[in-house]
Amino acid sequence: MFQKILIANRGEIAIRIMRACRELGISTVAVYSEADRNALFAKYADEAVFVGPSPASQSYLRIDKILAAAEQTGAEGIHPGYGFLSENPAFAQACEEKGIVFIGPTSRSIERMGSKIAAREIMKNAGVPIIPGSEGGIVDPQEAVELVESIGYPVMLKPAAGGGGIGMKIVWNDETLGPALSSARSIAKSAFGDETIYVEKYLADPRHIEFQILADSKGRTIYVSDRECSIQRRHQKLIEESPSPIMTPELREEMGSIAVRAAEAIDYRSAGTVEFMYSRGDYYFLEMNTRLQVEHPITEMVTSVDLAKEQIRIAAGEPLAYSQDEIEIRGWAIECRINAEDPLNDFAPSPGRIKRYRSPGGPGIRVDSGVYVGFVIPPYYDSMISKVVAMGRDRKEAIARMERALYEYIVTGVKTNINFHLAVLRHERFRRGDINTNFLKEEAIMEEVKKVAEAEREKGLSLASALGADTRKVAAISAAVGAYMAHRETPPSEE
Ligand code: MV4
Repeated sequence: MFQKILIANRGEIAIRIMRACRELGISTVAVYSEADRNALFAKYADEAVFVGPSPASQSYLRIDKILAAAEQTGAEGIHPGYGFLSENPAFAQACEEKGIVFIGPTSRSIERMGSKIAAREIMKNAGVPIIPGSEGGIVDPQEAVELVESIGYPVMLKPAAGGGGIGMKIVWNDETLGPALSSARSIAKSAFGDETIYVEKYLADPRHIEFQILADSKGRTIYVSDRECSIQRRHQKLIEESPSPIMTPELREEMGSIAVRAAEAIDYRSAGTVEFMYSRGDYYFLEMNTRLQVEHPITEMVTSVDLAKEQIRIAAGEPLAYSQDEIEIRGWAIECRINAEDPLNDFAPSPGRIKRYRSPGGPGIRVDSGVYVGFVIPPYYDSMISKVVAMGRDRKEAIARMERALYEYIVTGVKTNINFHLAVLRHERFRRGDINTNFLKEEAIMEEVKKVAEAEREKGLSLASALGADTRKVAAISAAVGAYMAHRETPPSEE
């Protein structure tokens, strides 16, 4: 097992990984940028190394500086978290060459999932269902028209080097196919430096369902739990749950086994996620994420598997601690990503100093966060404040606990998307589990968010506003909760 590892990330995920290390008896090295000088994760670590100016391109994305920090501190492994360098094959390879363990898959596995066309080919050959479409890139409009004769409209044009929805185009007929293809090619060229476009049948009202997998270096792979991630806005997930409302034990075994086959097809090792699109009873491989994901806690809650710890143990060469038969799903977990953003102003980021803060607790609640009273949420990175996870014996109880947790949450100084979450949780279609990736567009949720915000203004429904009736009392509560941060450089100002 490692004695010391470096965490090449920031915020809540850096703390999540360091918590696993603390339980495993591994000492930790944080790297931090200018904007994160006072961040909680840099204080939580046993050692912290400054790596540069606030923009990620000059700090968290600098392979040379991260490796230098690892060498300087004698870290034997690097955990990349999610985002930043986590799916960069050049970084994984640089670690391999320096004899530092990259806590993730091999650079080769990351690379093989990088091109979507190559990934489709690999999965097709492995017997994993893929969305009907072209075998390779499509250049000629005539070639595209002929392909669509076999699969039918509507179709989707996708950049081979893409992911995350950038540069995708829906096409409904022959007349618009040619112009859409040439426009998609030029967008892909400027966004990814690669103009290759492929074509797929466009799926109606798909659900995004993914499977967590774990694979050790002895060639054993298991699936852990399925997650429903259909509540997204502009390809950013906002609410996830495990299991998926449509899952049955039979379907789970079927899709889970296919997820394992997908991982085995690229000799995968580490924690990973196989994404599927599910539409009208059929499901298809979409892509594989070769990292620990933001939403991994909901799988941890329903299976009791500590994914961060398992990932570190696997990287240290240890065998999986679980067989497939030992994985059991119990209860239901939902995660809401709490962001510093203004849902009433097109979700504009709302960075700034947190003046008051009290996170929810009580039965079935887990909060993963990297903030504290007085911390300034920097404008340079994503705006996530925390992840609230609610666990219940069934979906109904998990939803009720989440609503109660959001009622308890106190965050002032920045705007948050808490009212957005309440609007979704109270929506009758969400409560039925009748969701897909178009849910937020179809349901005019923003009207509901306005109503939640108005009710809050008029009636003061949250704990924050109830306590706000007596400013001194709320200040005392905030201070008591924040007392462990008494050494902070900048005390929060009073309202
Ligand atoms: C699709 C699709 C419908 N049909 N492909 C969006 C992100 C990218 N990784 C794949 N995406 C989609 N691909 C076909 N053939 C609809 C989406 C899509 C989507 C997928 C997963 C989760 C949320 C989504 C939101 C909008 C569109």
